[in-house]
Amino acid sequence: MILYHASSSYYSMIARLALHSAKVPFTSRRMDIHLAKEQLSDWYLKINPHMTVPSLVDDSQTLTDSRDILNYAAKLAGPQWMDSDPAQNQNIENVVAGQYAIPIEKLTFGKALLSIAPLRLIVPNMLRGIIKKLEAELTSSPDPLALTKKININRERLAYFTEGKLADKLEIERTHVRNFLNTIPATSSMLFGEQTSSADVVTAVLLGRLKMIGEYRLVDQGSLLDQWFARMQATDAFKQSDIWMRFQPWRIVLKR
Ligand SMILES: N[C@@H](CCC(=O)N[C@@H](CS)C(=O)NCC(=O)O)C(=O)O
Repeated sequence: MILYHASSSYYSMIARLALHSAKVPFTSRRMDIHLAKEQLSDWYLKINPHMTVPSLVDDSQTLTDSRDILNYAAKLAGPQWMDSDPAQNQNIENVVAGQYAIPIEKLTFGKALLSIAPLRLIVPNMLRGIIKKLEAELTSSPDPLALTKKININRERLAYFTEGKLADKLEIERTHVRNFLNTIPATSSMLFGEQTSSADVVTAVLLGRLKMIGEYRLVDQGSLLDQWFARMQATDAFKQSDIWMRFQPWRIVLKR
């Protein structure tokens, strides 16, 4: 089983933590999504038409979304995960759905652009460059429809970061995250009992991201959720999964 993923990528972190938590062995194929932009290459387009990481490939299937990889890990974990408990399954699914409804990219880049002024020029220019490159490749692409979708996604990104007041938009996302965090019970060892679950995986990655972008104050210090996150960080699976809790730009440059 090969996991195509990027170190810094939020959804890759979900895939890594899911597979490690379920003790599923995999071969790692790290992708350079920032400088070489391997996700936009023709060879990767054949694996994942969304041109995103992560993707999980084995002999029988190709999974092109972190949520599918998470579900697959839960299936392979079977009774080892709380997802297999019919009394908890729907509650877990609600937390997973709630996490996926958070526009994490807007939160991350919105915060970065507000905090680091040069990024307000660099990021939009980078997005314009990507749009131009994809538009130029449109006629020769093996999958023009997939490429058109990708162009539109990048146009939406550009609009989000350049139109309107970013500070107001970020505040909306903070409220969104706060409301989500309020739905999470943390009364047992893991979120929904004594064993891990899909909800633990996605929430741990989200809290790691809040730490990285300096928004961990959205979690009340000393709260049950804060205590649960400390326990999560001590697990082998978390340590193996390279969950970024601080930004490490040199790893992007060095492709690590
Ligand atoms: N719904 C997808 C989203 C994946 C996604 O947006 N991945 C980002 C990295 S976290 C990516 O590949 N971005 C590169 C790009 O869009 O060109 C999933 O859950 O796997």
